Amino acid sequence: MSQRIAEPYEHYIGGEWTAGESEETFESANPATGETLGQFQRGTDREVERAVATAEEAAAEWRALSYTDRAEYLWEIYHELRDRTDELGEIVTKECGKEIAEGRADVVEAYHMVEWAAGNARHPHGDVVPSEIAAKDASMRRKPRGVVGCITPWNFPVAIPFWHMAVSLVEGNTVVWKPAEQTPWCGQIIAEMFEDTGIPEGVFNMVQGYGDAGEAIVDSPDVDTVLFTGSAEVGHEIAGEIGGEAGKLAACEMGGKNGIVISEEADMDIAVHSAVMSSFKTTGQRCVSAERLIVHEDIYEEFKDRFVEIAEEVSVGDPFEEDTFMGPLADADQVEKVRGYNDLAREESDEVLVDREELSEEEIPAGHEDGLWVGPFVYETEYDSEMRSTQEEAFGPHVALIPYSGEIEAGIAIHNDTDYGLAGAIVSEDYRQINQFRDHAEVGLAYANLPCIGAEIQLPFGGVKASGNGYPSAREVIEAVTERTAWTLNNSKDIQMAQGLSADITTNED
Ligand code: UN1
Repeated sequence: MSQRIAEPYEHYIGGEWTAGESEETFESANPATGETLGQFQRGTDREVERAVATAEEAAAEWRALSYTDRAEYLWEIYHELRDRTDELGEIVTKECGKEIAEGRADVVEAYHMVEWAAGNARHPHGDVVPSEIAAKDASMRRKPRGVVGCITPWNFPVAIPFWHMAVSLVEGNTVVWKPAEQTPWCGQIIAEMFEDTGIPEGVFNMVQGYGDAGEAIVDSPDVDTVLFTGSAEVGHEIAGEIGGEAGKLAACEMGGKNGIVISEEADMDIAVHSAVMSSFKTTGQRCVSAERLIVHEDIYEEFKDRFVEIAEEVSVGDPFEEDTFMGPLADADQVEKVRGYNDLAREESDEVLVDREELSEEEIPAGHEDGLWVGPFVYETEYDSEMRSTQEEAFGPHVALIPYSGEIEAGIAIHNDTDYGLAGAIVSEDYRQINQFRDHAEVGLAYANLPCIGAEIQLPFGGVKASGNGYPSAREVIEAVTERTAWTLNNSKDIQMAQGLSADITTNED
């Protein structure tokens, strides 16, 4: 752990480390071993209030800098993230249990986002728009919204904070960030990185803590935009609350019950490969993971045999071993939730095909007996829209095989029959089927002949229906953290109006 500051690790507010007023602390634990990684101060609404006040104070000075000057601080972070990718990747793996290549990829995704945001400081930020009136210059300009509150999840503990914060800061906002309570160590390191850049006091603030600290960010009248990535339950609450407050805005990225449609024209190698990646990578704990595989009846048996064979054998174990495919679940709540959905599927489905919920003793690596191990769970079922297990997100390695018959439209109809709409994929060699999916799948992220995970940051990341509230993150978060001004300048001494509107002023004398 960081040598710089003694435990319990503190909040970073107004350019200083502070214990805050609460005596309470919480700990971070390694989900693969149960080992304690560190003690952290638990923030309350008082720390959030201070952080928001200091962010407000810092706002004028920060927005007065040029885009490129603000971006300089982010370039520092970019280099630090690159130089320390291996070290930080290990911390990600220790704290949230992702296997080591995924731990590193989290950091790589973070510096890609920082690179995009800092590079974007030199790109055009508006449009020159022709006016109906030749003498008028019209353009669109962007302004920072002010204080941005960021609430981030544990499954991408380095990447997602930078989806939120990199663009927000370069655009001229100040931030108050609450990392997930499961991954405060990643939060600590990121805060230290910001401190090292010498960013002006109060521009970046971090408060460690639980949902009540997040709630204080949402409730604060001085937070202009709330960025949230996490569960649908919390996201909808935030969107609902903020939707009713004039002048405030929430951009919420939530979960999914993502599906892959595998048609009778699928290349079977691609189908099996994409499905295994989508369902089990990150132990099913991506919001884009697939929990429904919708397979045409003509190829169903072949697909099932091949998918089940791999699901039985896919390696679950020490996330630090390079040949591990799946690490543990992230925390005890996750274990309870996934087991609960496995139980539900046992009751509701036609047949359980793979049940590795309890790993055998010899599968559990030595020294990892206290790890949160839950292996793949695969079940098959005729489609029934009333089933909860095929409608609700388990957020784990829990997946349904659902046969469909007839045309591709029938597969797509099952695919769309969910409240959610985050990510989805089609596997087919027939371009007409692919285009049908492209045009009719109700998702924000769509793939063909690929897994439905692994989006790149230069694309908008976001869902439709219950998966998002219309402001995608990654690149497109710019819409949520800036205000646009439609700016029109008259180059003439005469005032002329568009739409044929008269500019004449008539009086009683006329
Ligand atoms: C998430 O699923 O919680 O698209 C984020 C991906 C990653 C981000 C996932 N770039 O899989």
